[in-house]
Amino acid sequence: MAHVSGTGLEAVEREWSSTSEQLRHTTSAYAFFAVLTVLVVCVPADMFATAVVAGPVHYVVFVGLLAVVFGPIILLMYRTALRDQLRGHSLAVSLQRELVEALQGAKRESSRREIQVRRQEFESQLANGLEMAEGELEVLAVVERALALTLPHAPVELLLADNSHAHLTRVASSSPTGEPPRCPVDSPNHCPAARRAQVQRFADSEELDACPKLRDRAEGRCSAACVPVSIMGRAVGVLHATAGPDQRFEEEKIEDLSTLANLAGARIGLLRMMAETELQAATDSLTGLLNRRTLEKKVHTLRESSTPFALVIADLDHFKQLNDTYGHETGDRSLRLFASTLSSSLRKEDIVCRHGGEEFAVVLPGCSAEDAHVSFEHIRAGLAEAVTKAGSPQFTASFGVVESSDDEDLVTLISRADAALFDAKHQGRDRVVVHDRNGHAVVPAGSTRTRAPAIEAAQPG
Ligand code: GH3
Ligand code: MG
Ligand code: MG
Repeated sequence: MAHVSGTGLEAVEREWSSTSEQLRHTTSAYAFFAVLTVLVVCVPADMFATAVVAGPVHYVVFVGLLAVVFGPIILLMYRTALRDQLRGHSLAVSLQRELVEALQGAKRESSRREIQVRRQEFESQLANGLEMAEGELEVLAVVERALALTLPHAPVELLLADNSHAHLTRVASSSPTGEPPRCPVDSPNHCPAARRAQVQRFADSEELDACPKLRDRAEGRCSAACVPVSIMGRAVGVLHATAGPDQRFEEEKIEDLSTLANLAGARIGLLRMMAETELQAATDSLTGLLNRRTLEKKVHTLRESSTPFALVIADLDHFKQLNDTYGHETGDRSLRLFASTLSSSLRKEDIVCRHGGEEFAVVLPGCSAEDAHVSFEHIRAGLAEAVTKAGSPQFTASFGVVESSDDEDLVTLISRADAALFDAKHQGRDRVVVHDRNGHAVVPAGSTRTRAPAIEAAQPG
C-alpha cells in the first residue's frame, strides 16, 4: 500500500517538476518576446503614428496600433498562463492527496509493526515463562497471569480435560470481578471449539447460531470467544472468554489467546510426556509397582534423613506350580492381584516394589520389625480373601522381615530379609518371619503362631 502511494507520489513529483520547468521556459520566452516586441512593434508603430498624424493625436494612433497587435497576443498569453496555473493547481492537489495517502499508509504500516513487535514480545515472554514452569501447577499459574494481561477487562477461563479426557474442569481463570465465565460444558466432545479444533466467536448468545452453552447464564446475554487447547495433538481443553453482547473481541486479543493456547498446550504435553517416561523408568510394567532401582533411590533418601525403617521381602509360594497348572497369564494376574493387595493394605508413605520375578520388597519408614510383622499378618490374611474374591487360583506368600540399622547398607539388609524369608519357606510357607540383626528369628509379642522346632531349638534358654 505504502509502496503504491510512494510510486504515485513519485509520478506526481515528476509531473510537477516538468511543469515547473515548462513554466520557467514560458516565462523566459515571454520576457524575450516582450523585448522583441518593443523593438519590432513599438518603434515602427511610433514611427507610423508620427507619419500618419501630427501632434498628440499620434499617441492615440500609436496606442490603437499596439492594441491591435498586442490584444490577441495578451489574450493568448493570459489563456496560456491560466491553463498552466490550473494545471499547476491540480498537480498540487493530487500531490497533496498522494502525500496524505502515503502518510496514512506509513501510519498503518507503523501501527501494524507495533502490534507485531508487541505480539512477538508477548510470545517470547510467555514461552520463557512456560519453559521455566516445572510442573502443571506452575504452567497454570503462568497461564492465569497471561490471561489477566491479555484480557484485563473480561472474564476468561481455561477448561482442561482430566486424564480420562472425558471431563472438563476449570484449571485457571482471570476476571475483573473475580467471577470466571463458568461455562457449563462438561467434556471436550460437547464443546464446539474443542470438537472442531477451531476458534469459535459468538457475537450474541441470543443469536440463532450461538453456542447453546452460552444461554441462560447468570450474567445474562453475552458474546464469547472460545479457543481450543490441544495437548499432544488432541483438543482436550478450551480457553473461554465472555463480554457484553455488543462487545466483540478484537482479532489481536484472539490471536494472543491462540498463542497462549498453543504454547501452554505444548508445555503441558511435554511435561506429561516427561512424567510418563519417568514413571515408566521408575515402575514395573506388569504390576505398576516401583522397580528395584527406584527402591534403592528411595532408601537412599530415607538414609539421608536418618529415618529408620522395616524391610520386608515377600515371595509367592509354589508359584512355578501355579504357572505350570494354570498358565503364565493366570500367573501374571496373580502377580497383579498380590501387588494390588500390598498397595491397598499399606500406608501412602510405604515403598512397595517388585524386586524381580515373584519376589517383592516393601520398606515401611518409621516402622519397627514388630509393627511390620503385625501389618503383614493382616496382609497375609487379606490375601486369602482377595484371591477368593477375585476368583483366582488359591496361592499364598511368605514374608521375611528385618529392621534397618544405621551401619548396614541396603544389600546387607536385603540379604538379612532374604534369610528370614528362607526361614519362612523352610517352616512351611504362608507365614511372616522376623529376624533380628544377628539373623535370629524373633517371635513378636502377641504372636499366636508357633515357631518351627528347629528354630525353637536354636533359641537360647
Ligand atoms: P517357592 O515357594 O519356593 O518360592 O517356589 P516357587 O515355585 O515360587 O519358586 P521358583 O523360584 O521355583 O519359581 C518361581 C516362578 O515364578 C518361576 C517363574 O516362572 C515364575 N515367574 C517369575 N516371574 C514371573 C512373571 O513375571 N510372570 C509369571 N507368570 N511367572 C513368573
Ligand atoms: Mg516363590
Ligand atoms: Mg522366588
